[in-house]
Amino acid sequence: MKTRKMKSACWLLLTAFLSINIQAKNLVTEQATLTAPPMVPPPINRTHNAKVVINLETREQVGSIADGVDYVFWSFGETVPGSFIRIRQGDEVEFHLSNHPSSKMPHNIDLHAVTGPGGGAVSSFTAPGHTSTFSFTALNPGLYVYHCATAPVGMHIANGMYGLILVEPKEGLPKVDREYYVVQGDFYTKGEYGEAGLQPFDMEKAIDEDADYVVFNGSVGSTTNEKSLTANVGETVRLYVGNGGPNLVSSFHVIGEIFDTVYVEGGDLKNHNVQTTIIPAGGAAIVEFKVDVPGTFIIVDHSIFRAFNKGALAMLNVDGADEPSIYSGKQADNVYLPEGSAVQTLDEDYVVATAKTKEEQIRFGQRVYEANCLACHQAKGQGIPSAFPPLAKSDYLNANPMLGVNAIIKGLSGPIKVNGVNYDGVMPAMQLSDQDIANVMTFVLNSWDNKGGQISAEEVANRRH
Ligand code: HEC
Ligand SMILES: [Cu+2]
Repeated sequence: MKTRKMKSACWLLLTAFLSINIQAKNLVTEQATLTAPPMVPPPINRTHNAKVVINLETREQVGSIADGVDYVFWSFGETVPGSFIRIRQGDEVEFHLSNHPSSKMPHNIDLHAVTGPGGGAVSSFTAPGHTSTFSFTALNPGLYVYHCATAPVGMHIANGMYGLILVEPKEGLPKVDREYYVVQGDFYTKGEYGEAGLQPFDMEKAIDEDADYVVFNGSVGSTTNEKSLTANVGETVRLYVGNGGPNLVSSFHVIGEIFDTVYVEGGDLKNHNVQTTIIPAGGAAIVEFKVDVPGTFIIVDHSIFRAFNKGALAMLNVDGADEPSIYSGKQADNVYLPEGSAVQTLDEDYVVATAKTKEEQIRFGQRVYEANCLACHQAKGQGIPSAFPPLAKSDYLNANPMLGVNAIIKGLSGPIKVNGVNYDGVMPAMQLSDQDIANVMTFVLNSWDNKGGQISAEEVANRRH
């Protein structure tokens, strides 16, 4: 106490810069709560400014970017994205950046929430086994990206060195039921998507912006299945969404939801009733929506090949009672024969409800396959490594074709093994008629070196119960 008094007596002789420090002496000091994705620290309930101490560590560690694929991530706080930081407008932040002794590279931090040269980058340049300290006052509210800015900057960001810092406005944000933290990033590896083993960073692909992986929260499947975000019907969900890049712009979309509110680019401007919001590399957005019906809501970058072929897919599971007045589910599937369509012989057999022969079943089944299965299991039934199992020569399917019928009727999830490879994905239940299921399964069984056979609509009907 005494030494502190003496210190400030000295400082008084100095310039205006130090008057900030003296002022800070009157502030309550608190330690920031940091969270790993997808969690967010609790809202700030203070109505006064504080001095907030943040301790963040940089590390270089091996992690999984996809099933069977490892990558040396460089991280803030051992996660990609780095720890979520939450402060309040007007707070004075005392930032301690430590670089773990096992690091091979120096690192630093550029927080877009900082008003000052390099956003803190120069002051925070830290060699392995060192800690740097700098302070800043959060002048502007908003949701901001932070990232490493050590040369080569692109490489540090490409390896996962980014995260979000929320500066709450003085009056706080409206209360919501759930808050989550989701950040997109693109990754560049020597091997192609899904190629197993430890994959080194590929500088050339990064320069060409030819991403192998585009993912949420650092890996394919980081936020799917049992790791999905969750909410209950009637709740309001707020997502703090960032885009670390390094290269790609995100067309952020939640399938089956409409954003009631978007804080455009993470700032004050609120837009309403938005389907897809654009999140630039090095930018962020806050999206809010009330969930009205139960189900799995798929979160994607709507540059859609990234979602289904490069990993940019997360899930929000909403629990609760059906709300048929808002969403009914399929109510009928009737034959559609518009006037004059009978002359179109080419399409005629498509609307015939019942195939009479096995050959017809196969032909109709192929159309069902193309419309309903191909997106995941692929054109030749080959599947997609570590995402969708093959139907071609599938030992799982050939051992018992009725398991395929079950999968279509009821959906399939949890670990399974197909041709010696483990899968742990989610196949959604499909709303198809008994005849369509019989046809598509007959098609699959008679394609791509499968064992042949025939499934009837009656067999499918018996499985429904
Ligand atoms: C949204 C993606 C998706 C769609 C669409 C889809 N599946 Fe699947 N399917 C999967 C996933 C994922 C699994 C593995 C589930 C698991 O790991 O438990 C699977 C598993 C299977 C299996 C058992 C495993 C195997 O390889 O033999 C069969 C058979 C199957 N699907 C058939 C179909 C058929 C037929 C259709 C179309 C009517 C279809 N699927 C549509 C994703 C999908
Ligand atoms: Cu770095």
